Amino acid sequence: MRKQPGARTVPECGRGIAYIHKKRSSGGRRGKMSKKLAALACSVVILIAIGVGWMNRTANGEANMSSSASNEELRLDIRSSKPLATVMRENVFLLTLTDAQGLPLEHADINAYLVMPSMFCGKIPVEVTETSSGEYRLSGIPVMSGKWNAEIAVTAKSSTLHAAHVFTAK
Ligand SMILES: [Cu+2]
Repeated sequence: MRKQPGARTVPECGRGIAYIHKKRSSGGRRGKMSKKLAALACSVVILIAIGVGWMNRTANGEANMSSSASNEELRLDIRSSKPLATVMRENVFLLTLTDAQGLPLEHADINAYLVMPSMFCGKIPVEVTETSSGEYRLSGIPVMSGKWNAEIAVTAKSSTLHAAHVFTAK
């Protein structure tokens, strides 16, 4: 099989899988099987990601720049700072948090990380800073190209809201 330049991301992903399986351990036969399957799935998804990446170069309209979530107490808007995130670089997402009446909520407890929904590549920690009243800045590094979720849990007014913001890295 011909190697694409983007294929250098494979070992990164493999290490992530090995780490996860070491932590879960005592998997026995099943552990070995799922490790192989995960590695296979990873390779397949990487190849697809490379292919889709090339197509997206000309037509990248499908990536959602923004998403939102709400419950009875909280309203959350999430925006990507650019249409395509850059692999192995810090990428920024901007959050606006208000209560149900639209008033900004300060000092919320926000936990976030980046995951690849179709792979076992681990959870990438995200740095959260409050930039102004009810405005928060998330920054994290996607380690390979493909589809990612920024998974975000916001707690304020004794209510917790979960959101997943989909983005593409290349
Ligand atoms: Cu991956």
